[in-house]
Amino acid sequence: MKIGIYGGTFNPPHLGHMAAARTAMDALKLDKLLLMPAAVPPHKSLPENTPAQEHRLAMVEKMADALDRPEMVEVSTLELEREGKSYTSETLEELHRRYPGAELWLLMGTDMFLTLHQWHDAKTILRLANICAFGRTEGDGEAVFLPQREFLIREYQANVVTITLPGLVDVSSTQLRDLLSRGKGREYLLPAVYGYILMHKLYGTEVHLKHLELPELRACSCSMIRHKRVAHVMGVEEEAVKLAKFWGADPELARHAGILHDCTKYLELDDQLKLCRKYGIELDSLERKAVKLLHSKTGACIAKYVFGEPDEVYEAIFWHTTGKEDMTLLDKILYMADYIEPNRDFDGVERLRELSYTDLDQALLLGMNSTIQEMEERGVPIHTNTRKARQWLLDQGVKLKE
Ligand code: DGI
Ligand code: FE
Ligand code: FE
Repeated sequence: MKIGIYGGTFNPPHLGHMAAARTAMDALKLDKLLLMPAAVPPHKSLPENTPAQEHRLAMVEKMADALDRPEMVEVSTLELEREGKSYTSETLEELHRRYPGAELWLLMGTDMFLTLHQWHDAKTILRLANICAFGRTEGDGEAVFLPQREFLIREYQANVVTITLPGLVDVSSTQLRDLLSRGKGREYLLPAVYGYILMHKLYGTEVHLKHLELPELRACSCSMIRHKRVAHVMGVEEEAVKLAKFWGADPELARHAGILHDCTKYLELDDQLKLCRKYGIELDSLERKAVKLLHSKTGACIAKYVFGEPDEVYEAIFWHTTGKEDMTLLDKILYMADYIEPNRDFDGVERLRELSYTDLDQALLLGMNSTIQEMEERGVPIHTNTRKARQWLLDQGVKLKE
């Protein structure tokens, strides 16, 4: 088994780290990649506005999630948990104990590579691991790598691979922290990491969450959900805007509702219940145990109380999972956008798409019928609001034409 170890302070993790991790996984054909945030690195003390360890860990977890290879990429807290200074040689010894017989590959950038022989117990490091160094720019290619590679091979019999990553994002964490403190730097970050930084006001960022521009609002939403849901959320935004323009609702309200509608989707039941208590949301007995019914309510609260969204957006998000009696046009639009956004791909989605742009109420009725039927088949209890919403449409004479 080939294991890559990518350590660093990740302060913060950025697109350069992402590209390096991806390239190394493919070039070395790794079976596993461990992203390992360092506690206090032996060779430098952390700069002043470094966020707490838990924040760096959370950001690295977002990076791992965005690498989108869950069976392969893991975040290792080995060095964060160890007392005192973290030496790479000790980390490698521990990894050999945990993964006997594994082939270890230590991944690092140019700066690290060029000083490798000065690290604590370099001899052990180079005995226990192979080295993969990547250049940050075209500039630090062979001319920079060659002498060091030859030196390490000669002195330590090291096994060294060097890769220059063409067209790589050329930014250092130091530059990035400086950019962030001046309200810039978004283009160097994963949206989920950028959103996390904004929401926790790290690195001197000071945005008002209640008055965000769209890229910042999207980033915050991304930071709260798993990477695999991002495409869905973007799709709902797009579809909701389209439907709003078509049916004469406010496209910007629809957009905001789309961006935030699933922002609490990944909270556990306990955290959902806590938010409901905090914002005074009353729950019935089914809601208290069906976690899937809670994200619409808690998502609405976050939209309103954290991001300052108006009541129309709050309501649309609040009812997007079950629907209700007396839905507004915006409520209907978000409900259907969630159902038919471009990434949805299930039997019957085409019919729903067509109806959504010819007769919105019929689309709604068909959507609710399908939801009810599917839940009956799966033996899931149907919420009264789902039933009431459907009955309300029927009472208004909405009928599905054959
Ligand atoms: O959040 P999404 O997956 O994009 O979509 P959604 O907000 O419509 O949530 C769908 C989930 O909600 C699905 O797993 C079924 C569940 N759900 C929807 N209506 C009901 C329901 N669960 C119960 N128990 N009762 C309902 O009436
Ligand atoms: Fe949802
Ligand atoms: Fe959704």
